[in-house]
Amino acid sequence: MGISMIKRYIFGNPIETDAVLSKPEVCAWSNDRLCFRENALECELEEDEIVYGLGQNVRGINKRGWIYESNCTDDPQHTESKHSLYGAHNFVLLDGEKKLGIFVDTPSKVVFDIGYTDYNRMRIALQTPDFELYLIEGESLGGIIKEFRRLIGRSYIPPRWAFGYGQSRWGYRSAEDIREVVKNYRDNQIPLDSVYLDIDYMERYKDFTVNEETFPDFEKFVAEMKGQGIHLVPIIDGGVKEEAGYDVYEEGREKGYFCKDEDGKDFVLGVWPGRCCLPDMLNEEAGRWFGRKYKILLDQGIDGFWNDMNEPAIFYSERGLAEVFEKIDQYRNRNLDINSFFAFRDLAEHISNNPKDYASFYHNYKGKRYCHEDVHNLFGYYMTRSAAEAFDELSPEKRILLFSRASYIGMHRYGGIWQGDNNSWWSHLLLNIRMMPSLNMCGFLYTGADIGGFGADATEDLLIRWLSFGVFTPLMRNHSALGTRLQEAYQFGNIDLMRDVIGVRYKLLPYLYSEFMKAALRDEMMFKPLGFVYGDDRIAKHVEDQLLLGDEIMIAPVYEQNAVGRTVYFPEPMKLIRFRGGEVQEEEVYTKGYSYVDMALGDVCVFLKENHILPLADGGQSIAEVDFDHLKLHFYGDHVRPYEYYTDDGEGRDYDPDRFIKMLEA
Ligand code: MIG
Repeated sequence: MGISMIKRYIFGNPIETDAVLSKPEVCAWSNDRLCFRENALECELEEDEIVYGLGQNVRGINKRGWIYESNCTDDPQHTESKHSLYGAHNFVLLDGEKKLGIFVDTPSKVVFDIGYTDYNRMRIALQTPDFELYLIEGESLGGIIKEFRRLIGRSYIPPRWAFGYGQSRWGYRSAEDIREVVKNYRDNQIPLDSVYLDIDYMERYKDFTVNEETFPDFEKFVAEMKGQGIHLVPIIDGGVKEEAGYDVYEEGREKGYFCKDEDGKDFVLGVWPGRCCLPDMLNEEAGRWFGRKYKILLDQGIDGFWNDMNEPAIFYSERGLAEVFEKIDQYRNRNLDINSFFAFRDLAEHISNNPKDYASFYHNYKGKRYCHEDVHNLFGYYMTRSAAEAFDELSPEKRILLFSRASYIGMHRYGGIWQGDNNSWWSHLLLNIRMMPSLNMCGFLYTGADIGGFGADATEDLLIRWLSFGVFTPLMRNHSALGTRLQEAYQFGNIDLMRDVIGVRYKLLPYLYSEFMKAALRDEMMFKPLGFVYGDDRIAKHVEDQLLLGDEIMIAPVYEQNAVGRTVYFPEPMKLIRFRGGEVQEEEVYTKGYSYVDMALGDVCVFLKENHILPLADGGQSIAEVDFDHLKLHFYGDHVRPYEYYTDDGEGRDYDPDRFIKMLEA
C-alpha cells in the first residue's frame, strides 16, 4: 500500500468535535499545495485530477465540477441542483500526480467548490476561522483512506441478522398490518429478517412510547415476530413531544436537558407531534439520559433502532410561525404580481429548516454554551452516540442494530446511516451506487438506500433492478413513504423474480459479511471505485457505475429503465457469475476492455477476478437458515489464492480476526 503520512494543523480556537480519536502532534502551517486565505483553503486541480470524497452528497463518485455544502439538511428532493444531504462528511481525496487526503474538522457549515467556479480550482470555504485540518499524503488512495480511518476510529459493526433483507413502510399502522406483511413474505417464500416500525407505532409520535391500541401487548408481539425469525426495528425521532404528563418530556424539562432559546427557555419547534423540545444531545448528561431511554424498548425485546429527524429537522418554530402569520396578512387584497406572488407562495415553504431558527437556540457542550448554528452538524452524531453508549452499558455482550439519518465524521463508530428520503427514480438507483464508496471512505460501512425509492411511485422493474443492486449493500431495506404505491416485494405481478433476486442475498451473505467485517476491522473500504485498484488504467479511473466489492469481485448494476443488459468495462479478465431463477451459473470469461453483457430483469451478475474465490451459501428464508460453514467455492485460474473468510456468531462483540478468519482453499 505504500507509506502515508498524516499532519495536523490548528487554525484559531476550534470547537472539539470528537471526530478524531488519537490526535497527532500539531504542525506549524505551511503547505506547497494548499493556500489558506479569507477563511478558505484553495488549490489548483490538475487537468485530469479526480476529487473523491464528501461521503453522503449529490452527484458522482468524482466530485469535480459542482459546489457542495456540509450542512446536515432534511431535504427529500435529492436532485443534482442540491448541495447537501443529511450528512456532513468533510473529507476529500485528491487523485492527481500526488495524492492528498484533506479532512476539515469543524462542526459548522463548510462549502466545497470543487471546480464549480473554475474547473481547475478547488476552494474549501469555512463558516468559522476556527478549525482543525488533517492532511494525509500517501502513495496509494487505499493507503490514505486507511490512515484517515485509523485517525477517526473503527467503524460500527451491526449484528449479523441486520444483513438480512428488511421491509419497511411509513404507514404500517398496527400489529395486524405487520403480521400481514410477514405472512405475505413467508407465504410467498420470499426471505425476510426484519420489519421496520415507522412513527405509526408510537402513541401520538412520542419517542419511547407504543400505541397500546394498535400495538397491544408489545412485548408479546415482539416475541411472536422473533418466533417467525423477524426482528422489529422501531424509529426514534430527534424531537420530544411537549405534553404534560409525558414522562420523557417532563423529566427533560425538569432536569434542564432541552436546548434553550436566547432567554434560557426551552426552545420549541414543530415536528410530527406538533410542538416539541430538542434534547441537548451534545450535552453529556442530557445525552446519557436520552440514551438510557432506549432501554424502554430494549426491555421489550427490541434489538435495533433507526434514528430519524436528527439534522435536526424543524418543520416550524414559534418565531417562524408568527413571522409568516404577520407577513401573510400584508398580501391580503393585493394584486399579486410576479414579484409578490412568489414571495407569498414561498412564505410558508421557507418556514421549514430555516437558518434563522438554527441560529436561535443553544447547546451546553463540553461545559460551554454554543449557538446551534455553530455546532449544527453534530446533532445527529451525538444523538446516535448517546444511544450507542447506552447500548454499551445495557447490552455489553450483544450487538444492537443502530443507524441514523444525520451524521458527521466520527459517528461511523456508533452506528450506520441510511441514505434518506430518495425517490422511486432510476437516477436515485444510480445515486445509491455512487454513494457507497464515498461513504465507505468516511467510515460509514453499514449503509444502504431505501430500495425501490421512498417518495413517488415505484414500478415492478425499478424495484427488481434496485433489489438486484441492493443485494450487495450491507443495509438492504425496502422502504417507502405514506401515500405512495405499495412496494413490498409481493405487491407486483412477478413474485418469482422478486423471490429469486432477494434469494441471491442469502447466497452471498457469507461473502458480504466476511468482506464487511474485514473492511471494519482493517479500516478499509468494502466498496471501491475502480480507480482505487486500477489507478494506472485511465479508462478504469473514470468509471462511475461499476464498483469493486471486496477483493474478489466487481459489480456493474443495471440502472436504466427497459435496459436488457449494459456495457461493462473490464480492467482485467473476469468471469461472469450469473444468478438466475434461483440457480448460479458460471459463464464466460471476459477479457480486458469493454463488453456488452446481457442482463435480463431478475438477473444478478457478479464478475469474479482470475485466481480469486467467491464463496456462496445455499440460501435460506432468513439469516438463521443460512449455513455459513458449508460453502460452495467459485473460482477460476491456475494459481487460485486462498480466501480469507471471516465468520463469527454474528452477535458477540469480541471481534478477533485471528480467531475468526479461516482460509478457504480452492
Ligand atoms: O419527514 O417517519 O427519512 O424514512 O419514513 C418524514 C416518517 C419523516 C423521514 C424519514 C423516513 C420516514 C419518515 N420520516
